[in-house]
Parts: sequence; C-alpha cells; structure tokens
Amino acid sequence: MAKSKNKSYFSGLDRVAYEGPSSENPLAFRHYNPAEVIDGKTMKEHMRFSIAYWHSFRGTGSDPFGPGTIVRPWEKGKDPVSVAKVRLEAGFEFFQKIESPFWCFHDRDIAPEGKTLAESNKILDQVVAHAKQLQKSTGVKLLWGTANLFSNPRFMAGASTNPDAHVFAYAAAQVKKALEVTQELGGENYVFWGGREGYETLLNTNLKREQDHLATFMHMAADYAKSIGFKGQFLIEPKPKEPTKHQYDFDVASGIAFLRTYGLEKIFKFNIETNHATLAGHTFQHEIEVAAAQGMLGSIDANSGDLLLGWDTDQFNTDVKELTLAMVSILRAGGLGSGGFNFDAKLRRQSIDPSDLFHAHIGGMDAYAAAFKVARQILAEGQFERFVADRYSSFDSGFGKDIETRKIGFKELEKLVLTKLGEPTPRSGRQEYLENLLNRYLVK
Ligand code: XUL
Ligand code: CO
Repeated sequence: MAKSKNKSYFSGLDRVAYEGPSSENPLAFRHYNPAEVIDGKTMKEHMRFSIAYWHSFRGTGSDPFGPGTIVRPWEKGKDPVSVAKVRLEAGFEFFQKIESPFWCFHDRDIAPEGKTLAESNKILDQVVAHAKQLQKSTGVKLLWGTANLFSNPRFMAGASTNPDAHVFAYAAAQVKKALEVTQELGGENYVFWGGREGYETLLNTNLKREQDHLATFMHMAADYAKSIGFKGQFLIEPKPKEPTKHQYDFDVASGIAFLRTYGLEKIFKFNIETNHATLAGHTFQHEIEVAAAQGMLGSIDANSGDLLLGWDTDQFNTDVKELTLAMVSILRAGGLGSGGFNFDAKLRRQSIDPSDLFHAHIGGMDAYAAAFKVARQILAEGQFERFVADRYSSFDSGFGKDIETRKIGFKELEKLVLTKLGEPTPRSGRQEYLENLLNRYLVK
C-alpha cells in the first residue's frame, strides 16, 4: 500500500505560494510569506503553524443529525493499519504544500485501536515508525502529541476522574504510551485536554475526590515523563463544557487555581483555544492575558466559534481584529516559546472538496500572519502602551509606589486622604478614542 514515488494525493493542488496582498489567486498566500525574514527569523519560524490531524485527516463532516459528507480518495482498503499509513502520507503531502512546519495528533487519530491495549500499542508503534520516516523526509515536526481519553465508551464517565480505579489505570497506561510516542517523534509539547474530566450530575459525583484524582494523574504523568527524559512542555487545555456539562479545567483562571492547589504550577503551561475561551464567556485575548500574567502562556489552538451557536464549532478564524488583539498580548508576553498556532479547526459539513482544506488553512494562516504584522506595528509605535502606562502612573512614585511595595497600610492611607488628598479627580478611560485608534491600524 506504499505510495509510488510521484503519486500525489492532492493532484491539481500545488504547494501554496506567497503572492502578496494584491494577488487575486484564491490558492495563494497574501500575507503569510514563509520565507520572509523579520528580526532575523523567517515568518515560518515566527508563526510555528501546525495542522491538527484529527480534524483535517479524520474529520468527516458528521454531526449529531447525520453521517459524514467528506469522502477522501485515500480512505479505502481492508486493512485499517495500511489505510492509516496511506492517510499519513496524504497528511504529510498536505503539511508540506500548505507550508506548515508542524503537526499535532491524538494517539487514536493516527492509529486504529486494537482489541487489547497490547495490540493497540503494537499498531501505534507501526504507524509511529511510518510517521517518523515521513517527518524525516519532509522536515515537518511534531508540535505536540496527546492521548484520546474521551471517545472510547470505557471513558464515558471520565478517564482519571472516573469513579472506577480500573479506568484510571487504563488511562494511565494509555498516556504512558502516548508520552513515549510523542518523545519518539520529537514532540515539543504534550497536551492534556480533559474532555470527560468533569461531571454530568453532582447526584452521582464526588467532586473533591475526582479533582484529587485528576491532580494525581498529572503528577504521575510528569514523574513518568521525567523518568524517560521527555523534555517537552506539558500543557493544559481548558474548556468549560462539552462533552461534559462541567469540565474541571474550566478556563485559564480555574486552571491556575487547580495547578497551584496541587503543586503542579511549575510543570504546566496553557494551550489556549479561541472557541473554548468564548464558551467560557471570555474573549480569546482575556485567556491569553490571564495565562501571560502568570508566565504560563504555552501554545494556541487556533480556531473560532460562532456567536449565534453555543457549542464548539471549531471554525477557521479569519477575524483579523480578534487575532490582532490576541497577537498584541502574545508578543507583549514574549511569544509562545516551544508552542505554536495549531489549527484545531474543521471544515464545514458542506466543504467537501480537497481544495476546501487549502482555502481553510490559507485563510487562517493569512489572518494570523496579517495580525502578527499589525500587532508588531502597534507595539513598535507604543501608543496603547503609553496610554496604559500613563493611566497607572500614580502608582509609579509617592504614596502609590508605597502601596505597591506595601510600605504603607490603611492607617497611613486614611491619614493621607483626611489631611492631604481629599476627593480624587475622575479621569476618562477613553475607550472610544482607543477603539478608533485600533481601527486606524486595521483599516488602511
Ligand atoms: C476539543 C479539543 C481537543 C484538544 C486535544 O475541544 O480542542 O481536540 O485540542 O485533545
Ligand atoms: Co483544542
């Protein structure tokens, strides 16, 4: 079933070229120029884009009301392991053609499950060996790996938060293997998204015990990673709900509280997903700022939701304004380090052509690249930075500084107000002025 040398899975769809903002070619980049050097690094190195294997190569367009609509020509053959290998070849052809330096996967997206864990591990090893070859021949690298602890019915009541210790043990064994294959493929991070680590009803749930078990599981994972010399960054990916009614790592703030409570804060950073942020009632930028404020910004799952729908629609994000605000916060925080922008986004159910996969990623990459450039300009000119600095300048000296350094307390402050300061003078927050200023960068 191996691909013959010159066979293309995407014939008629060439490597995407950068043609600049005035290009009218819908299959060209207009803003993402992978080779462009900015501050000594190429745009490819700055953006660290990644393709999510589960959506782009396992997604079929199915929804709760109907089966898949997307049928790929390489999805045929009786032996699921051979099909998995051919699918990987199609994947790597796409990663190269779309100029993505990275990919991400769950163990069960790349390889089918066997009848026993031992069999599943054996199949996974075969497929991982093939992926390793493809990584070597294409130069595409692994941004992160993870384990699917949510699809198989055994995980219906959670993995590490399952009331049955047997399921906890199974999940531990699966993550052990997922860490090993992530290391084997040189993964730069390892992600924990707790899809079923939450509850449906408190009538049958011991919340405290489940949270303790989740933390124990994470400590065990960290201990094992250390024992095998895995150097990648551990990332938590918060999401408030779906599939559970209430997921324990609800958002970044509750994630930080959880990590600190259980002594895990030095081990983890956050993988922030736009659509998860909005499901939690936050903006994408809010979640980035909360993580960055604690030095815990790790990586981004790049997508967007739909304002009118209350679930995780995982769409490609082309909203340059939203992305510019996010980029300002990311760049101000010093970037993503070993993280990147992973397109955890799927084609709409009616987007059934292979070319739609190209249009989707071109749009996402171009929007992020454009946002990156505008954000750099905003930060270089520093108008917002100066405005904000000035807004807090009363804390830079005098009694304001004494408050920040805790030199004075309530008694001294009361005396100051009674004897010297009197009533404060309100100052405008200038929100409309600032919104107009932002538009001057966005609409030229
Ligand atoms: C689900 C989701 C996951 C994680 C990895 O909403 O985002 O695909 O990114 O498990
Ligand atoms: Co995600």
